[in-house]
Amino acid sequence: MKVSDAKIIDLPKICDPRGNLTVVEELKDIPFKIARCYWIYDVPGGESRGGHAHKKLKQLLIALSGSFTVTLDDGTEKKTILLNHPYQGLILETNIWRTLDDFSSGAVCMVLASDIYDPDDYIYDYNEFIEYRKHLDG
Ligand code: T46
Repeated sequence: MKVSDAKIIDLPKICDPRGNLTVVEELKDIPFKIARCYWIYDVPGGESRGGHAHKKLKQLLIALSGSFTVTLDDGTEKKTILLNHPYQGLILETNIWRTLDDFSSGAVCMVLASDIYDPDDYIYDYNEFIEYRKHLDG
């Protein structure tokens, strides 16, 4: 996957005078089965999350509340995407270095993941990531 392929997807938004509702169904709204959900919140101003890549894991990131940026890096190109709507999501494909920054006050980042937590799926060293990408990209 290349950074240029990354894009925000619009999720179903059911508008209602009682309040709106957004839904995600596996293999329909997103291209993978959901094995895990976690969320990041109470991020102090100026803090970053991420700073790694995944070999096999795919994820959908949603700003349930507030906003934050996601910087994607495929070893060749970088792109920063703002997430700030609870009816939109960003699909994070495999082998992309990602960093989450600029969390607004009260921001909540919900993540739907294609697999259970596996520390062995992470690449934490940027140089190792670059070598891994070179190997993958041939
Ligand atoms: C990602 C970004 C967006 C668990 O025990 N289970 C889990 O499912 C997760 C995600 C984390 N943890 C533990 C592992 C660490 O001791 O929670 C602690 C913090 O995790 P981490 O430093 O990986 O958090 P982030 O915000 O840097 O990264 C997370 C995800 O790990 C990662 O897959 O893409 O959010």
